[in-house]
Amino acid sequence: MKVLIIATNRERSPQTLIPLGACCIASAAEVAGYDVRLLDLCFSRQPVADVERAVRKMRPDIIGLSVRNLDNCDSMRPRSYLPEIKQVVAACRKCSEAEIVLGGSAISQSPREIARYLGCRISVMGEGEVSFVGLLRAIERGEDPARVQGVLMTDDLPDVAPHASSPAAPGALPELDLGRWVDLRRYAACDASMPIQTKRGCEFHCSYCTYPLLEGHIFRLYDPDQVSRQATAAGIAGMRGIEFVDSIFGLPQDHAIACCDSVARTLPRGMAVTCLDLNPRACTPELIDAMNSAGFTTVGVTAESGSDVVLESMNKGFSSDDLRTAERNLRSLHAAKMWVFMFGAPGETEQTVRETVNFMESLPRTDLVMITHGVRVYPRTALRHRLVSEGLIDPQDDLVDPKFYYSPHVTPDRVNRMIAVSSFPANNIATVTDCGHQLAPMLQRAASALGMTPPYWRGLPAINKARRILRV
Ligand code: B12
Ligand code: SF4
Repeated sequence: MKVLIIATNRERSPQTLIPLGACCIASAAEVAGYDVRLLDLCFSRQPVADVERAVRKMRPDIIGLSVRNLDNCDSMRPRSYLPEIKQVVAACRKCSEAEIVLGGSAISQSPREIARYLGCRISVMGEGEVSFVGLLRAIERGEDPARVQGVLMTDDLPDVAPHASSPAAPGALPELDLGRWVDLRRYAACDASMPIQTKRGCEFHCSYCTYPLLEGHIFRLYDPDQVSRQATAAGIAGMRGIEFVDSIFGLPQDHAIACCDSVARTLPRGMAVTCLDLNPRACTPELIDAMNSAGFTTVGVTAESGSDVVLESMNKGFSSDDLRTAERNLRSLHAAKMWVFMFGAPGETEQTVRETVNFMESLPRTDLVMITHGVRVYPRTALRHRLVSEGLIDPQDDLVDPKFYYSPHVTPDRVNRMIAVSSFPANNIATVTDCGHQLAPMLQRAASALGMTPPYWRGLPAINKARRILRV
């Protein structure tokens, strides 16, 4: 059976991404014995024409559409990617009668609703390696696809709850060779980093978060040697950096340290190492030592708020004291640090904003801050349940059109003004909207030409300064 996987993501902001999920699915299907191709639309100038050409050439029996992003999660300038995915579906249909199977993190958020919008019959929820191969086998044998764990049929009755996919033990997954599926030189040329997972799953229960819905609540760990083999492969492929893309980085601590140690032994010198989901609770001196040995160059710390009221309402599992301890310990990490804060969560008031701003003011002047306004509400999260019970969200709302919660006790303008008059340097602050700025790609090319190592947010103070002078 011939299988065409289409990696549909074309977003290049805040950085160009290798389509890891699509590659995982292509590998799993190939190892299971299918004839698999992957069409990567990331650099395509004419995606519709490229899809038609690939479909006509391969004449696949099954087309797997990998849909990573639903929207840009930016409450200030929301943008949905679904219309462009619909064009891809139409292009497939125009030249083929192959069954289209939807999968990817966007699909997993609201499979039934998105599948209906795209006019497709079959979706796979969550991790797809086991479910997709099971589905291919079922289709081959003429069995009912609906019986495969993780598969959702669009015409199932609304009261049929989507059931989770069968998560694979990472050790049982095929070892990834991303270069088999995508043109790594092309990604290296635009300074994309090599995405590496050290584990899947997250044990925490933050009220707004969908990550455990995608990967489950149990940490499933990759062998640290396998992690370092992928890091070595990144060097061989000419990539300038690796990026840990775990839902949460740093926990369980022993395993995170073992992965850092393993990378430290094998990573070619001069390569950038980064992660953007470092959990404050993980920031112990032992982990920081290991991260220094591994050569971390940049980290994002998911602080979210400096107020205990808000941290509790989000069920973050750490307190403002933990945050202060993390901040003190992180001073010995030789990497640029970006603190991520989300304003407007339930319980946010001027007082709680003040506490977060106070924390920002205590940061070293070299640290950077990323601000998001509003909490994106997703189906099947505790936040959505709470808002439905408070009458703030219609229970029928499928949330495919992005909805953001903002505490009624404060406004984004007020928060911005409080930050603006704080002593934290304005040039060290970015917003999600800034990342999608039209000048961002140009600035990235300039930084690359100047020989800077990615990710380029390290240069944020200089970029902000230039933007203020040029008024752009
Ligand atoms: C790490 C990460 C990032 C890093 C990426 C770094 C890198 N070098 O790759 C950074 C910080 C840069 C980033 C940026 C963004 N991200 Co992000 N990111 C993640 C995160 C935490 C992990 C992604 C990952 O690589 N997972 C590992 C791979 C293996 O999993 P996967 O892609 O989901 O694939 C599996 C399944 O989905 C499925 N599958 C995938 N394809 C297919 C196809 C078929 C046919 C089938 C059957 C199954 C299937 O099987 C795969 C293997 O199990 C996820 C959350 C999460 N825990 O998943 C968010 C997530 C993917 N990001 C998200 C978003 C929105 C964004 C941004 C748009 C945010 C922004 N405005 O900046 C940008 C987009 C950037 C871009 N150019 O596209 C959303 C996407 C859903 C949505 N709400 O739209 C997620 C889910 C987080 C969330 N808010 O819920 N991200
Ligand atoms: S926000 Fe982070 S720590 Fe909380 S559940 Fe999601 S991935 Fe886990």
